[in-house]
Amino acid sequence: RASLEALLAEIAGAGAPGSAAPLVDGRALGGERRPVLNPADGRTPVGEVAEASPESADAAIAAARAGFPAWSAIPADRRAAALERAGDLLEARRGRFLHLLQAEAGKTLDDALSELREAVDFCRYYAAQGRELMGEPETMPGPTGEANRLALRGRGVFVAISPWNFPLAIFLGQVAAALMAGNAVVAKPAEQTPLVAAEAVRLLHEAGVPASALHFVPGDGRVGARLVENPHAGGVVFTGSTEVARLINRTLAAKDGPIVPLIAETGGINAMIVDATALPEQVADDVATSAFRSAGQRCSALRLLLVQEDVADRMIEMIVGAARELKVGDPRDVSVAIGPVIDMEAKERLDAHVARMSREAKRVHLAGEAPRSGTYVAPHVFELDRPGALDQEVFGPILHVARYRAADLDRVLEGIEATGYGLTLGVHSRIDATIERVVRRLSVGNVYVNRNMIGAVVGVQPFGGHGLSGTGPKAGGPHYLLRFSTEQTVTINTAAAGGNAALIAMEE
Ligand code: UN1
Repeated sequence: RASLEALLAEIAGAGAPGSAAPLVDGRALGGERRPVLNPADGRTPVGEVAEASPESADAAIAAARAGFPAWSAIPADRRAAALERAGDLLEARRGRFLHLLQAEAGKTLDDALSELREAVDFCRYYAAQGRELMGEPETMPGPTGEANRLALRGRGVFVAISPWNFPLAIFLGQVAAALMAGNAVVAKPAEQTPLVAAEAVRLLHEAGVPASALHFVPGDGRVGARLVENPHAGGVVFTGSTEVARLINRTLAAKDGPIVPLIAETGGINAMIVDATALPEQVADDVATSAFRSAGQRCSALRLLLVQEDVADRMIEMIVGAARELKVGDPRDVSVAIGPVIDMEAKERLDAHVARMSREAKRVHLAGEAPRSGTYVAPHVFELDRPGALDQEVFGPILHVARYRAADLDRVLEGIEATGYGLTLGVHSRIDATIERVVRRLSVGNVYVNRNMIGAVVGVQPFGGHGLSGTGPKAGGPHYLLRFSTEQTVTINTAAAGGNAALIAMEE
C-alpha cells in the first residue's frame, strides 16, 4: 500500500504537458500543430504534437541514410550498451512514462505498469540477443586452405510504424531491434499516441543512440505511406491492421530498386476452445482477463469462445459473473479494470457492432455498464448461432460465444482455420489428447493451454502470428533480429601467399 501511494505520487509529479515534433538529426522541425487529448474524456489536453510534413519524412530518410554507416560500424556490444542504458533510464523515470501511458493512451495502472515492464524487457532482450548474434562473426567449417565466416549487419534505413495500443512497448521494441541490428531508423508512432513515443526517442538519444541513427516523424497514415514509398527505405517493421500491412506490402512490391523485407504483426479473430473437462472457475477468470482487460484492445485478446454444449450454460454464467466484477471507468482510479477505448471513432465503431449484435445475436448474455460520457465501452457477451458469424476482428471488450458438440470438434477447428488468421488461441481441457489435437491442427502463432491468452512475456513467450496475422518472425524471440539484418559470407583462400596475410590477420 505504501509503495502504491509512492508510485501514484511519482506519476502525479510527472504530469507536465507532453510534446512531440519531427526530429531529424536531433533537430526539432515544425509541422501542423494539434493538441493531444486524453481519450477518457476526449477533451483534456495531454500535450501537443507538430505533425511531420511529407518533406520532413523525406528528410528523415535522407538523414538516416547518411547516419547508417557510422552507426553500423559501432561494435555490437556498444550498440547493446546504449539499449541497456535506455532500459535503465526507463525504469528510473517510470513516473513520467506511466503518466503518459495513462493520460495519452487511457491505460489502467496495471496495464501501464506491464507495458513499461515490456518496454524495458525489449531493450534488454534485444541487447542480449545482439551481443550474441552480431558480435563476432561466426566461423563456418570448410575445407583446409579456406576460411569462411558469416557476419550479420544492418540493412540500412529501417522504417518502424507502430500502433497506439502499445505506444511505448511496441514502439520501443521495433526501434530497439532495428537499431541493435545496426540499422538507422525512422520511427513513426501511431497518430493517437505521439507523446509517449517522443519521450522514448529523447530517452534513447540520451542513452547513447546518436541523433543521426534515430529519427522521428509523428503523423498519420500519409506520413507512413511517404516513408514506405521512399526508394531508400531498406526495410519496414509494422504492427497494426492486416489491411494496412497489405497496403505496405503492395507499395514495397511496386517499387523499383532493392527488394526489402516487411515484418508485420497484425490482428486476429482469436478463439478459445473450452471442453467439458475444463475447470469452470479457471475458465471464467481466464476468459474475462483475455476478452475484457485492456478494454480488449490487444491483438492477442480473445474474440470467439467455443464451448462444449454440455457445460455451456454454466460456463457462460460464470464468465458473465467474472465480467461483472470488472469496473469500467477512469483509468487513474486503481479499482478500475477497464479504461476507455482509444478515441471516439473506435467507440462509435464498437457501439455500432454492439447495436448490430444486439439485434442479430442468438442471445445477449451480458450488456455491461460503463460511464455514459467519454469513450467507454462496456463489456458485452453475445452468443452466435454459428461461430462463422464472426468474420472480422472486433477490437474492444466484446466477447462472442458459440456452442459446439464434442463430435464436431474437427469442424470447429476447420472454422477457426478458415478465418485465415493465426495469432493466438486458447485451449481449456484436462485431456492431453484433445490439447494435442487442437495444437497440431491449427497454424496459430501463440497457443495458451489452461490459462489466459494475453500478455506474452519477452524472451519467454515469443509473440506473433501467421497468415492474415502477420509475417513473423516473432517479437521478443530469438529470430527477430535476423530479419532486420543482412548476412555477409566472407570466404578467404588462406593458402594464397603474401597479399592475403593482412586480411587473414584482420579476421583474427
Ligand atoms: C498487440 O496487441 O499488438 O501478448 C500485441 C500480448 C502482448 C502483445 C500484444 N504482449 O498481449
